Amino acid sequence: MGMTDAEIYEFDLNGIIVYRDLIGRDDVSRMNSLIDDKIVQDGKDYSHSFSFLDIDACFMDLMAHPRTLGIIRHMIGDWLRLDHHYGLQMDNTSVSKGKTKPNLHGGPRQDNGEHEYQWIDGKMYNGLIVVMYALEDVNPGDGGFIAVPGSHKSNMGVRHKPPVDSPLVTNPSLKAGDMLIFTEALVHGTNTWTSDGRRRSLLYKYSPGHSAWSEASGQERYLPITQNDLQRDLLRPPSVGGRKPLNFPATK
Ligand SMILES: O=C(O)CCC(=O)C(=O)O
Repeated sequence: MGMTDAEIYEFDLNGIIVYRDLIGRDDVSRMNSLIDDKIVQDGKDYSHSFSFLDIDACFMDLMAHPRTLGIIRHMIGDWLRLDHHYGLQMDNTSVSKGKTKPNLHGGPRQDNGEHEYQWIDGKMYNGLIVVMYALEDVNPGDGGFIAVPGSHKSNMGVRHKPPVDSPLVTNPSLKAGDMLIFTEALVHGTNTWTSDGRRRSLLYKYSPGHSAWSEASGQERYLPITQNDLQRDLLRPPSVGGRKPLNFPATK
């Protein structure tokens, strides 16, 4: 299953869409435990951003989640690739708060034109697409991810951004296991985390096969831990000539 017309309509309208319950409860718990263990093992400060793809094979599997790939195939085409990834962790301690300046960034044609959102002949074209999985709930007003729905089509997106506290800015509520997808052509960013609970999100960022936002060969370091051709193909650097489409897995 890819995207229904209703989902395409919603994504086209808003530049952002939420899919509920993409990761089951047991898997969410396991992923949280794996990350918690890694934090203890590394003895490092994981507040704000952290890398997680090589913590366990389940994170590589999530990169190639059949349902997700079926959806983002509509957005960025059959040659899509993982451009980069990171996790975000926030709590309401002053250290964590100090690391996040409330901000809005992105928008149509930002980052040297890479943040593309366009339709031609009934087909959608996107630059960098962000797939964000929530590993903890985000309740109304908690902060964390914010966005200006519809701003990916704004004709003033380069010249003007609303303030973070504008009524045009939304802070989507999520349950652990939900997936939020947005185009980087959408004006989006982060607000101060206010909840007593923590925020933990996994961000996988995919590009069309011809383009890169981050360093083109940046994903090669993960090749040794891949388990199948699909995962290896997703980690390919960008190219056009001779590039084969992904062999998309079937979905129920
Ligand atoms: O999730 C967030 O807090 C912000 C994510 C973001 O800014 C990005 O993906 O570019």
